[in-house]
Amino acid sequence: HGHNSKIIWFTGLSGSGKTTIANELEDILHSKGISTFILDGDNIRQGLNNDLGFSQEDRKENIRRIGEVAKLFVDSGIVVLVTFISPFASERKLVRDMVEKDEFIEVYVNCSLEECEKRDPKGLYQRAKNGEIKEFTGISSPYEVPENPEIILETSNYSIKECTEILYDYLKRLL
Ligand code: GGZ
Repeated sequence: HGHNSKIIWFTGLSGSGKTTIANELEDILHSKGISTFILDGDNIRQGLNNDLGFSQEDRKENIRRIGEVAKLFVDSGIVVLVTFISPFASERKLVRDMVEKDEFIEVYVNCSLEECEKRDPKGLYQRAKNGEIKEFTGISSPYEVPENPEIILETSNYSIKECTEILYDYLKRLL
């Protein structure tokens, strides 16, 4: 493996900032000449996983497949940024155990439910509270807080730019 191949595994509620931080981090890594690839809802849930919904069973299968894809990228020697809610500790552990110990970096993007509901950029929390979306994470489906993530980013208290810098500061000695 390339010495800097890693899975940067973001986990957190919808609207917590996973995708935004991953995109900002990607810009920084590219400016340092580090190759990356982002796995997100747009390129996975629309394609490979378009047979899966949001039941517990489907979310677990979603994360399992994403883990397998992330492993392929890591084995090709690049840094892969993965931005799914990944609400279940068991599946995060499953993916962690798929790769070498130092290849998996779990980033807990911590944002209070209240703040996510307030942001509600796509109006999904409102629709979930109205009962129009079933099994919505944080409202009617669980989110299991990571117990031992490599790093926690507090997006309610710090800007996206600050969180990205905190994350890059942590990563730079590992990449
Ligand atoms: C949670 C949902 C749901 C339900 C649709 N629960 O903020 P978004 O819109 O862009 O990101 C959310 C995304 C979550 O998909 P993941 O693949 O990351 O989830 S998991 O890891 O649990 O499999 C949200 C949208 O899809 N979305 N319905 N019921 N989020």
